[in-house]
Amino acid sequence: MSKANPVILVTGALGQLGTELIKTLRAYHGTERVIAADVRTPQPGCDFEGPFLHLNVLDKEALQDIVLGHGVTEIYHLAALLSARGEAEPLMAWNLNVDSLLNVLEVARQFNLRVFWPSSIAVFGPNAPRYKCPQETILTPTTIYGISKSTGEQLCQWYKIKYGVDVRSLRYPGLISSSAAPGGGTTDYAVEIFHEVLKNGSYECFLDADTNLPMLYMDDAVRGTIQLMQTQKEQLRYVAYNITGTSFTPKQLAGAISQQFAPVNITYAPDHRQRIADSWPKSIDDRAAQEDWNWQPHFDLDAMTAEMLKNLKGDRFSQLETESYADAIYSL
Ligand code: AKB
Repeated sequence: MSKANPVILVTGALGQLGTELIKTLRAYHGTERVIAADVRTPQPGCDFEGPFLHLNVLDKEALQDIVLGHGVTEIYHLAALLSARGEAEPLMAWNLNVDSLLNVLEVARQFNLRVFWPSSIAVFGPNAPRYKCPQETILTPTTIYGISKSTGEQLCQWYKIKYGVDVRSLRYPGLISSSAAPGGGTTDYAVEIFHEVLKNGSYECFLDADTNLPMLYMDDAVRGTIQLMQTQKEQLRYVAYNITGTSFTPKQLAGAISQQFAPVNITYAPDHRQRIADSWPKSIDDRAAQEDWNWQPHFDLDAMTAEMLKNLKGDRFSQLETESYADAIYSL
């Protein structure tokens, strides 16, 4: 299959990013050319239609069989365990985040596949600049998730240099979306708050009021991902690019929701996730992405809040009410 007519495999397809990315990839390339795969089974009411395969990405032979059997030319490898869940289950986080990436990179080397793999702002630790954290800086993550992501970046870099694998990555900040819930992350509060406020008018936040973190609205994240993958390889100076939308605190988000919807009764009960949030930069410098592939976010805090409220007040909200955040842990 030529690169112009790719056959794309998306692992962790039922996660927060996969659910949205698949819709856009199918709109670009055609439904049949984009194979969704996940270790979980789609829930009734899950609204994407098209090829779906059960896959545990830790099973390299199963991955190889799918690649060969379906003529896969690109893998978007999204299966992962996020930061907070990773601290609770560090060995599983390492296993899933690093070993599965190794499987994907090996298969990519063998069969000359292109790869997209999500990194995270979690690669940065307390020694990196807090504000406008640069593309190139010291990476001293203090979570197993961050360590797995910075190791993953180095593995991608190694496969690129040693074997010429075309592998690309974005260091996503917190992703905000209305379709599928995130799970097991430290930035999840920024999605949970919408659901809780629409349901009860109140929210108990697990981070302090003034915890500033970089965030990105899902439409921007999907557009950025596809833009990166469409860029000529010669234009790309880095394997993993900083990317961001806007930074805000729980207090500022509650303020935006109050302004656009109804007064939010927010209380703060910081838990173990506060330490993780405090280890990450408050804002990100994504000029390298702007310069190399024209990255620009479209959604600021107000625009994102308006979209979230519009989407969640509609039909989708009733479906999501039944979903548990804890069930959505296995993919970014
Ligand atoms: C998390 O909170 O763990 C993720 C991330 C920033 O990578 N959303």
